[in-house]
Amino acid sequence: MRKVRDQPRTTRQDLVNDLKRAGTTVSKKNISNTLHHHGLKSCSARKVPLLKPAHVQARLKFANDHLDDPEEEWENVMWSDETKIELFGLNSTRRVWRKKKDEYNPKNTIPTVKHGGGNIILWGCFSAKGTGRLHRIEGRMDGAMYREILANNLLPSVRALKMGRGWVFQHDNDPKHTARATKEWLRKKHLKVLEWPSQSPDLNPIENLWRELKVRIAQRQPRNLKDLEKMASVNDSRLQQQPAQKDAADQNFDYMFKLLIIGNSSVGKTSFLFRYADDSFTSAFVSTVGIDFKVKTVFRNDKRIKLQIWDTAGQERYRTITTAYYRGAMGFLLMYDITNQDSFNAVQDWATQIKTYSWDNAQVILVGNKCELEDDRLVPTEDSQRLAEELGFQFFEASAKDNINVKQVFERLVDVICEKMNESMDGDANLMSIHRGTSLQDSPPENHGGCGC
Ligand SMILES: Nc1nc2c(ncn2[C@@H]2O[C@H](COP(=O)(O)OP(=O)(O)OP(=O)(O)O)[C@@H](O)[C@H]2O)c(=O)[nH]1
Ligand SMILES: [Mg+2]
Repeated sequence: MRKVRDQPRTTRQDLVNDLKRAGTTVSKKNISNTLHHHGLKSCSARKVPLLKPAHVQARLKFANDHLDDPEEEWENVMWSDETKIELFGLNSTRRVWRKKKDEYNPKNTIPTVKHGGGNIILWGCFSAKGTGRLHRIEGRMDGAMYREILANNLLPSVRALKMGRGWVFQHDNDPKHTARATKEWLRKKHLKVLEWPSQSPDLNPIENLWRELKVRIAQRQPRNLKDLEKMASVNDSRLQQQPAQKDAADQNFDYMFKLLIIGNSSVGKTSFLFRYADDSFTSAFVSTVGIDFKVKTVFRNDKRIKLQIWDTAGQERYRTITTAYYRGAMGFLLMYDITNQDSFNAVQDWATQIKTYSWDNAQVILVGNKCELEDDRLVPTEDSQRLAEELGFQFFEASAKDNINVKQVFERLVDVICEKMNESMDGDANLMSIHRGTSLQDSPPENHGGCGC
């Protein structure tokens, strides 16, 4: 224990060898268990910027100056930065779920090429209102090129995001950013610039967005730089479709319903939600990682109902995460793809998941998505109707692509939940207060255990 405390970088093998020399034979597993027992876990060393005392002072001053800034002030900031995305480099997702025998399946390998196979450099910006433009920097960027990027991308982004008059520009202290000519340019344009401590990428929230973009790209395994650039812009547009959810903060509603969309990967859950919440559709497939939600407020039966709609990842590997979100859900859209028999065969299993992890009275609608692809149909409508009846679910065929039955599915789900609530209202006077005024958070709401709606 002493050795590990003094030298945290000691490996388990070092400890095995030390103890062997001292005449004790222990396995690495034993060492791990003992260290765990004392609260020590093997973790990757956190990367931190290398700071000189002057940097530390500047960061402390920045933190003190902004300690009491209200949230609205941060919403006025347009954050920006440049980033490098490697084709097969360090940015890639390096862990894969595979069987032992599949180690050399190209899906599970990382091609090793000298210098990471090339990279692209991007400039981007975003604010609390959404993402701005993404620009690929070709060649070496100098001050003049930087000013051109700002003129062509920053200002249009500010206009598109309707930043208002009080917006503030953030960029770091890269010499191109702080060059006299650039400062002059910013002054002439009357841009207010957030003063920024050097060596502080960890303070810039755009880093989180870059990471999200890089993870999504790595999951799609670009084969060359052209692919990489295309994926960056596709992902960027998907990110743009997720602007800060102003609806989420709206507390003016009568009821709030938590809904979940579940079903196999690629059946179109995310597309369905985007069609409903933003009336948008993209044919690119960006498989959902974990879980995400959108908020939409609807008027039904003279009531303002806020829908918190959770879009789950269909991939098996996320199952433990996603089922944790079933608790407290009042309605489910169980989706399959009418051109994919497997996704239909899985409906029964999904129904069992609902039964296992959610309230008994959660309402479910079975949705056969991609119904515009009649020529590719593999699941006959009658089969789905029969299964829905057996399971006691309502059934719709729909298309996120052609916007068929999307709104209707959500409205039907809301209506059946309302009907169920009305039925059980006499029996459970608490029901209304449970769902009235529940606040929305980024994390899943607490389990409303005991509610018998
Ligand atoms: N033709 C057609 N394609 C669709 C429709 N809905 C979705 N897609 C496409 O199907 C693919 C998968 O869509 P997603 O919405 O990402 O699938 P998902 O169910 O969210 O998948 P996971 O996130 O992996 O669980 C994408 O390429 C979509 O463009 C539809 O109604 N018709
Ligand atoms: Mg998805």
